Amino acid sequence: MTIILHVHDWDELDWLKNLSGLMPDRNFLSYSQIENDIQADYAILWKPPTQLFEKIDGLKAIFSLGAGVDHIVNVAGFPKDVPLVRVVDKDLTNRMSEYVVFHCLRYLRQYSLLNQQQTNKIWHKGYQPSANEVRVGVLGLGELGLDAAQKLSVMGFNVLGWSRSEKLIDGVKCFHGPDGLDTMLAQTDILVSLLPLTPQTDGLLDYELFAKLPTNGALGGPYLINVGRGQSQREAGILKALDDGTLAGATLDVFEVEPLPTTSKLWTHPNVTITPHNGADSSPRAICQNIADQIARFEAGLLLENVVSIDRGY
Ligand code: NDP
Ligand code: OXD
Repeated sequence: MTIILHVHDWDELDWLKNLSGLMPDRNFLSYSQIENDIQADYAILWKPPTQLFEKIDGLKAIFSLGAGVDHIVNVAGFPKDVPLVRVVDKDLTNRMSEYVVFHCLRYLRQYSLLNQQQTNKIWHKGYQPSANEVRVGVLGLGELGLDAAQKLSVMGFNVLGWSRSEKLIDGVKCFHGPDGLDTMLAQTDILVSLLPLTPQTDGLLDYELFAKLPTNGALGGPYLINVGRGQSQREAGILKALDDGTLAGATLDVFEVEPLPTTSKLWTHPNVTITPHNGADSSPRAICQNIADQIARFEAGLLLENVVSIDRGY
């Protein structure tokens, strides 16, 4: 029973230790050790290299080490008939909502202005809007977007949300489809993206979209928080919008190219906050346990959980 592991950017050995501790009877092989074509039952992957699927035959299931699967479905030769399982984990969801709520609160409470005032020893109380004067529009109302939207609503924000299919969520004004997007944008002060990367979301967050956000809201201008995928944004469009006031600020966790090149103007822009794609780092222990449980279920004849719809692409 062979399981192929490939982990890019994280410590593969750490994942290997966790997985083999939970499934000691399996033969784990790191993709880097494979020279010739090989038969394997499962593959556990984070950002696999382009030739990976050419070398492996017989896969019964593929496990993504993340919630997003664009890093797998876009690899040449990805076998569309093999079930692809993604991460859905309460700890990851909580961490993502912390990120979103924290940065929305930072904008609400005018944190960077107060910081500047402190640096210049200025004691000044400006107008402080209440949370319900601030409209937060969440793009994507899936596992992560839904939780973040609900927690923002508990904090008192005026929350809106956008998805592909129609939804009814307590405390969240819901919009869907291409027409719903413009209606939501026209009433959004903080735009949060928790969209997966698909052909439809590729490059969506660009200047033309930011120009649809109102500039007369309670925060004095609209803000962008992107914690979904970097290829959903166009960084040239973000910089242009920041420079001409179409956007008042941006918090970005994900980028078109990661790590963000040191030459990017985003690094030094005064109205940009950058985090290194750690919006919601997953706990390896929890994810490995979930994979071990899923393999046990699958081999007992039960259905795999959190299987990606290949047609939708997420
Ligand atoms: P889900 O698949 O549960 O949710 C995706 C949401 O996006 C759904 O509400 C879906 O609509 C909506 N959506 C997808 N395509 C469109 C579209 N074309 N138009 C409108 N809405 C659309 O994903 P998760 O919530 O679990 O994760 C979201 C993304 O977050 C991941 O794909 C990943 O890229 C990113 N992520 C980032 C992390 C980080 O650390 N920065 C960590 C983890 C994830 P519908 O409900 O109608 O299907
Ligand atoms: C994920 C991520 O998809 O961390 O889980 O980006």
